[in-house]
Amino acid sequence: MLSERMQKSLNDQIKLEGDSSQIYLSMAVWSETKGMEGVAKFMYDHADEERQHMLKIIRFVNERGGVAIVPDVAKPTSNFVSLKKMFEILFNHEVMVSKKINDIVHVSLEERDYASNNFLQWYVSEQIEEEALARMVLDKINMIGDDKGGLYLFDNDIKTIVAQAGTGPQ
Ligand code: OFO
Repeated sequence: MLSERMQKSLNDQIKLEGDSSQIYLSMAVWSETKGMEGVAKFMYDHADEERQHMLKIIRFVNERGGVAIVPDVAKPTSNFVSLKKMFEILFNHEVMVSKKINDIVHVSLEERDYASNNFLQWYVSEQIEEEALARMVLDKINMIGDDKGGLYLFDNDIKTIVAQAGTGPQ
């Protein structure tokens, strides 16, 4: 059985995963309308992943005798200025999400809720992957700079980057 505090923390995380999905969906639209199909695919896939992260917590809360709250759909920003800025936003967002996950892990320990703690370990590992992936993509974008040819190849390669990283809910 979930404590009130644990339930609230998990519901907050449900909202954050839902917001993440919306942000990446908006990034997908921005990329697609700028002709970057590879980046758009990366973002569409990422948006789907975040929705899966949200659903996983929803199911867990309900299974543990709590009630999951389906969050409002927030309208994210739609102007990302540049590819580099967009991936910086993505990276910073993932760092913030990792921090939130750590906070909930901390709550689970204080509540002596070892089932939730065990469940949350998947998110701890996932965040390591997501941060590493975002950092790697940002490094590549910094290397490319203003080189149009490099950007073309990057847009093509990012599909394989995602496949190799093997991210996604198990
Ligand atoms: Fe849900 O992993 Fe990114 O935010």
